[in-house]
Amino acid sequence: MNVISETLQSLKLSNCGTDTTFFQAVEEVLVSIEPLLSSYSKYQENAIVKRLVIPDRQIQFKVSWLDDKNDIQVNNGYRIQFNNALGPYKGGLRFHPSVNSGILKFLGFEQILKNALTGVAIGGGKGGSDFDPKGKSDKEVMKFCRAFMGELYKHIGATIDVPAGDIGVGGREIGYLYGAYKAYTSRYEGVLTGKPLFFGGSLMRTEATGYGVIYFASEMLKSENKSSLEHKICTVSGSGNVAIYTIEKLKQIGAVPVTCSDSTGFIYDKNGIDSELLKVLKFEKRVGLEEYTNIYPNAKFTSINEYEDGAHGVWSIPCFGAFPCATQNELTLKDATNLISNGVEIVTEGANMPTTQDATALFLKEGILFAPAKAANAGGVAVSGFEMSQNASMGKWTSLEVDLKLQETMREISQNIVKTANDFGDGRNYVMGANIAGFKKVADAMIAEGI
Ligand code: NDP
Ligand code: 2IT
Repeated sequence: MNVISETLQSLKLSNCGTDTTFFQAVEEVLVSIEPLLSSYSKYQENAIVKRLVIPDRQIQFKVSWLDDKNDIQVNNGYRIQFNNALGPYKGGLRFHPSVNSGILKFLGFEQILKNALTGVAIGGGKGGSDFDPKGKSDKEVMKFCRAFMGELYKHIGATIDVPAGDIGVGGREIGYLYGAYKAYTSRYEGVLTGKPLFFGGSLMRTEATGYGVIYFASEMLKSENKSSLEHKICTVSGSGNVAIYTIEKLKQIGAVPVTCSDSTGFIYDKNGIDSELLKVLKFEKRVGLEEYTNIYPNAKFTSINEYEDGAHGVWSIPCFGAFPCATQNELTLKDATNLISNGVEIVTEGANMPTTQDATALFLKEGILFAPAKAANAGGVAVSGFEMSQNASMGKWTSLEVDLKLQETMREISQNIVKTANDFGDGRNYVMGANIAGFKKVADAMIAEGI
C-alpha cells in the first residue's frame, strides 16, 4: 500500500543515523495494520500514519553535574513527547550509555500503542540519558538526577507528561528525580510514577510489569486451550525489574524459571532461579551475575564471551516458555531457531522489542504462540496509570485491589487482541491484533480531535 511504503521511505531519508530501531518498530506496526488501512479510508483521509510517526516534540538538553572528585561531567538528556491524543504523555526514562534519540523514538512510538491498549487515559512518550548509573556512587546518581531534572521539570506535569522508570531507572532514581522536581517547582503532585511508597507510590508498581507478563502469557495459553505454565521449564533473560518479577510470578504459579542474564552473561540453575537473591545482587549490591554462583555453586554461569556467534546463551536452554526481559533485539533469528528446535511453545516479550523482525516472523510462521511487548508488558504502565489515579484523588489502594485490577487489565488486553485479530482474519496473530487494536484507538481519537 502506498501510504505505508511512502512513510517508510520518508523515514529512511530523514534517518539521522541513529534511527534503526525506530524504523524497525514503525515498519513492524505499519506492515501489520495494512488490513485495517485497506478496510477504512478514514485513516488515510486524515493522514493518520504520517502524523503518528512524527513526535509532537523532541526535547534534547545538556546535563552538567559534579562527580565525587568534583570533576565536571556532561551527558545528553532527552524527552520525546510523542502523542497525547488519549491523555498526558506517559512513558519511562532510560539511563544507559546506549541511549540516543533514535532508541527513545522507538520506545516512545511503541509506548503510544501500548498505552492505548491498557484502556487508561494516557498518551505516549519516553526519555532518558546516556548517563550510566553503573559504578556511580549514590551521591553521584543523586547529583545527576538533580541536574537532569533541572531542565526536565520545565516540560512535565501531572496532566502534561508523566515519566517513570525503565532500564537504569528504578525506585532510587525516581526518588531523587521527584525530590528535585519538588525543589524546582514547589509542587507535590503525581508527576512521576514508580515513586517509593511513602510519598505517593502505588503498591504493586514494582512488581506490575513482570507479574503482568505472566498474567498475559497465562491468558494466552487459556484462550488457545493449551496447558498452563505450572511445572513447565521456562527461560528468562535479564535480571532487572522486569525479569525478577517475571521469575517471581513464574515460581508462585508453580513453573520452573531456570535462567536469568545480564550484560556479563547468564545463569542456568536447573532447580529454579532464586529471585530474592537477584534482588540483593542487582538492587542492593549492584554486581554482575557471576556472584549468584557463590551462593548456588551448582548453578552455571556462562560469560557472554562464550556465546555462540550471533546467539545469546539463554536461548540455547530447552524450555516450554521463553521470556525475553532484558533489552531490544536480544532474541535473534539464530536464537529463535534454537528455541524452536528445542520445542518452545510460547514466547512472551517482557522487554520492549526484544525479538528481531526475522525471529518474530519465524515464530509466527511456525505457529509458536508469540506475545508482543506492547501487550505483554503493558501491566507496568497500566499500574503507573493507577498510581496517577491514586495521586489525583489522594487515595491509596491495597495490594490486592491493584493486583486484581492488573489481572483484569491483562485479561482485557488479551481478549481485545484476540477479537481484533479474528476480525482481521488471523486470530492467532497477536502482533497484528495488538498493533491494529492500539492504532485504531489512537487514530480514532486523533480524528475526533481534528488537526
Ligand atoms: P533494569 O535496568 O531493571 O534491568 C535491565 C536488565 O537488562 C539488566 O539485567 C541489564 O543487565 C540487562 N541489560 C540491559 N541492557 C543490556 C544490554 N545491552 N545487553 C545485555 N543485557 C542488558 O530494566 P527493566 O527491567 O526495567 O527493563 C528491562 C526491559 O523491560 C527494557 O526493555 C524496558 O524497556 C522494558 N520495560 C520495563 C518496564 C518497567 O516497568 N520497568 C515496563 C515495560 C517494559 P546489567 O544489570 O548488566 O545492566
Ligand atoms: O516501557 C514501559 O512501558 C515502561 N518503561 C513503563 C512506563 C511507565 O510509565 O510506567
